[in-house]
Amino acid sequence: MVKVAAACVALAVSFLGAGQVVINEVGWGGTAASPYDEWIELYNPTDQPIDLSGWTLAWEGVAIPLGEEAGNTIRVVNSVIPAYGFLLLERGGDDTVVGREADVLYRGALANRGEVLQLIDPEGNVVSTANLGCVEGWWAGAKGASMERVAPEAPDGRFFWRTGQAGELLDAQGAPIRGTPGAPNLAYLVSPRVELVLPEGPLTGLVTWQWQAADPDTPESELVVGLYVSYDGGATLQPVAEGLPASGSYDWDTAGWEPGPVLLVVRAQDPDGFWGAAVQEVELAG
Ligand SMILES: [Ca+2]
Ligand SMILES: [Ca+2]
Repeated sequence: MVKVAAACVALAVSFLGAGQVVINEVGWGGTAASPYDEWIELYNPTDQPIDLSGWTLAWEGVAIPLGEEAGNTIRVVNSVIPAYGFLLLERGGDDTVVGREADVLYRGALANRGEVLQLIDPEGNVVSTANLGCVEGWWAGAKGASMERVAPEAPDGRFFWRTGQAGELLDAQGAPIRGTPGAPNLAYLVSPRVELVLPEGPLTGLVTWQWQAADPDTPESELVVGLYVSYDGGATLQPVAEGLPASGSYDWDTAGWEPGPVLLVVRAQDPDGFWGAAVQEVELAG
């Protein structure tokens, strides 16, 4: 268990180093056409194109070089991910997603029992993960439906992925794919955005959280906010306060909370069940 906690802390640090390419969506459940028609989406949240030559996407028993046809990579059509753009990997062939050409074709299965995906840069740094810490299965998704990260900057954990819904792109048999391969995640387009302001430095005594949430398609008055602490990189959240308005402040008494590195999470939910979160890693002083 200690080992798992350490991995989660490392994850939180890499997430806060944002401005990196992220694993943004995982079509582990295939499509309605075929459970073998899996796909994976990467997103570049920076304002510069990034050449992924030398980068690898990997999970147990599978290594997909993103810039060369080796290992589990069948074909590289495009290894540069545009600024604020996507890279789409399709398994086996390019007809997994109709109407959007794959950037990389690969072989290798994502088991329904769960995998941990890692995106590794040329220096060997793990810059993004998907499904890390999930003990059984996947954080979200289903047979025929993807797992969408709620925002590129969201950490990897139970509360930061949503199951994809039928969109505009079609599968190999012409049915709408449940997910958004190569396009912005639905979960992101309709979910609240949240900002969190905290005092500087190690936190102790009474700590004031200040937050503000806004939503692309929901009035602020309908948003409900909760404040949480996570000791495991976002895999589980412990409530501080719930049922709060879209913006406000809260004085949190840290006495009784175990010291150490934690994530402080403000989560805002709309009436449709979509939610977004702001996350900060802080040190809780004793
Ligand atoms: Ca997407
Ligand atoms: Ca909304």
